[in-house]
Amino acid sequence: MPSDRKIKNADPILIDMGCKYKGYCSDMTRTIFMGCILEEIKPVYDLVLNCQERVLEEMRSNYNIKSLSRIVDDSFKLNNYVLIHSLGHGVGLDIHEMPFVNSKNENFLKENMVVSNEPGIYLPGKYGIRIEDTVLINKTDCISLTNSDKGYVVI
Ligand SMILES: [Mn+2]
Repeated sequence: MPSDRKIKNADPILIDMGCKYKGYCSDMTRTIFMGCILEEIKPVYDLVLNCQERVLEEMRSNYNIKSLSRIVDDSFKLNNYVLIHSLGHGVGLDIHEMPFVNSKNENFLKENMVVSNEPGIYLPGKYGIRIEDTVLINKTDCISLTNSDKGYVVI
């Protein structure tokens, strides 16, 4: 949650932003670091990024939405984390619209849908790591419309 807390050295900073073009929304999140990255945070960041990229590899038309979410669910559970926030949502005239990408959605992705891919790990009272791209679904693959770097960014 946004707050007035002053940013300190080694803080992860989660930036969730987007813009509108001719009425259509975009959505992206990057988590960057102030000064340095604590060693304990690196595996968490790496896990989120790895899941995000695996989902990107799978996203295509006729892919079962709940199976997509399960990829992340299973991977997080193996590492003793939980996917609290849903994996993604449709992006269009509204910033959050159908299809909602979560483990309960029985529907399938369809060509030309635009959805977010945003796995995140949130540790209450500590920090959150989320990486989010806006993705266009094609027949056999997908195109990430967000081209910003996803490696470690330290400012
Ligand atoms: Mn989003």
